[in-house]
Amino acid sequence: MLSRRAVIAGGVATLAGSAIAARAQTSPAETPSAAAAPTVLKLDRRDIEVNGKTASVFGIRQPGGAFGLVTEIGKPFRVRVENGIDEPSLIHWHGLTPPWRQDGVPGISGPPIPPGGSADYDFPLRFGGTFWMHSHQGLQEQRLMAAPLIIRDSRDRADQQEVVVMLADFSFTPPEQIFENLKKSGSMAGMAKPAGGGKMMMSGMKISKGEAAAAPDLNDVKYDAFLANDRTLADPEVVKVEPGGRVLMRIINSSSMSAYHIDLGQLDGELIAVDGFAVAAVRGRSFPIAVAQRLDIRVSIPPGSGAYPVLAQLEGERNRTGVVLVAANAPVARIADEADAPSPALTLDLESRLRAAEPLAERKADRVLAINLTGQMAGYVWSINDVVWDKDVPPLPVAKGERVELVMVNRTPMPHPMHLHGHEFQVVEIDGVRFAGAVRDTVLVPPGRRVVAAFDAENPGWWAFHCHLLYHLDAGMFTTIRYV
Ligand SMILES: [Cu+2]
Repeated sequence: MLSRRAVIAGGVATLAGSAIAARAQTSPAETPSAAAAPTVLKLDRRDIEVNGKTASVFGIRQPGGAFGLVTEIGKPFRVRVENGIDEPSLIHWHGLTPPWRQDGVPGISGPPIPPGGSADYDFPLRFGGTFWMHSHQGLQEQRLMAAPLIIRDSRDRADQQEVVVMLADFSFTPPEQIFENLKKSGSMAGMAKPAGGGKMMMSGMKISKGEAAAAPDLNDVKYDAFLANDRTLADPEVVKVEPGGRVLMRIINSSSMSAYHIDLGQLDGELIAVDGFAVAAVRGRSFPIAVAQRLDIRVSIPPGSGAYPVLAQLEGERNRTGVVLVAANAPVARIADEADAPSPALTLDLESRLRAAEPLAERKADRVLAINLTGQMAGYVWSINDVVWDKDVPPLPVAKGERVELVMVNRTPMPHPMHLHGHEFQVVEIDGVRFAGAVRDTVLVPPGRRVVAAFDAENPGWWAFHCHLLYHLDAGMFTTIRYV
C-alpha cells in the first residue's frame, strides 16, 4: 500500500514531469559550479545478515562503497543523489539548513527522484557536527535507507580517533505490514480498554504529569533485531583503539521507532555535543538517545589491553545492541543481546541539565506557537493540535526574521521526538522552568510534559515539523511552517 505521503509526493511528481523535476531541484542560483565534481550518493538495495538470515535492505553509498558522507566545514555540500532502486525516493539531510528546495521532503521541498533519476544539491555548510541522511519517502527509512553525514570542524582533534555508531531497529516484517498491524491492533486495544487507560487516550484529554510518567506507552513495534552499524551483538563490530587513547563516539539513532540508553560500561565519557551542537560537557557512563538524535561522546581508553563494549539498550526493555572497542588485541567475550533487567523509559533529566555552548541570543519571542501533540492508539491516529496532516493543512504562520517559540505539550501517553527541518532550535523551557538548554534539531517530549523550543526564522521556505517516530509521522503527526 502506498503511504499517504508517497501519494502526495507522487502527485506532485506526475504534475511536474518526474524526470525533469528531479533535475530541477537545484535552482539556477544554486547551480553547482563546474569547479568540483559532486560526491555521488547512490541509493540501492543490499543484503545484510540478521539473526542468521539474509535480509534485503536499502543503502546510501558512494561508488567506492563508503556509507553516507564525511566532509568538512568550509566545503560546500555538493552532492548528486542517484536513485538505483525500483521506486521513487528522496533523501533528507537531517539537521542541516539547506535552501528549502534541497531539504529532501517529497511533496514539500520537491518531488521524489524517480527510479534511475538523480538530483543535485549544492549549498554552504553553516556548522559542523554529527548529522545523518535518510529517506523521507514513505516507509523506506525502516528498510535502512539512512547513512551517517559527518561534518568535521575545529572541535575535532588530531589526537582523537572517531567511531561512528548508527543504531537501527530491524524487522523481517515489511514496513507496510507493520503499519497495517499497528492500525489493527491499535483499534483492538481501543475497544478492549476503557478511555484513558492503557493505550486508549483521547486527544485533548488532560493527563497529570505523575500519571503519565507512571506508565508511558513505549515500543509500539516489536522488532526482530537492533543493529549497530548493521550488526547485532551475535557478531558486533569490533573497533581497534589505542591503549590510553581518546575516542570520539559519534552515535546516531537512525531507528524508526526505538530509543535507547547508551551504556559506556567501564569507560568514562564526556558528552560534548547533541545533534551536532556543542554543549557544556556532561560526564557520565549512561546517556539517553531518542529517535533521530545524535550524541558526541568522548571516551578515554584506559592504558593496557582491554575490550570495552559500548551498548545501546532499548528503553523499557532488555534488548540491546552495540559495538566493542578493543585495545591491544584483548580478547572479546560474547555479549548477550539482552540485559539482565529492563531499562527505564527515557526522561528529560539529561535534557534539563544540558547547556548550549553557544546559545541563541537572548531575545523575547515575536511569536509563540501552541503545539499540542495529540492522537490515540485506537486506529493509530496521530496528529498535531488534533489535525491529522494532509497537504491541505495550512502551514503554521511564521514571518521572516522572527524569534519563534514552539510550545510543545504532549497530550498522549507516548513519548514523541519532535524534529524541525531547516533550522536549529534551542530548548529554552521544560515544564515552566526557563533555561539556556541545548541547541539541537530533535527534542523528546515525554507524555504529559511541556517543552519549549526557540528558533530564529532566518531560512525562508516551507519546512516540515513532525514527530520522528516513523509510523507516527506517517499517520499524521506532522505539520509545516512556511515563510518567504
Ligand atoms: Cu510520535
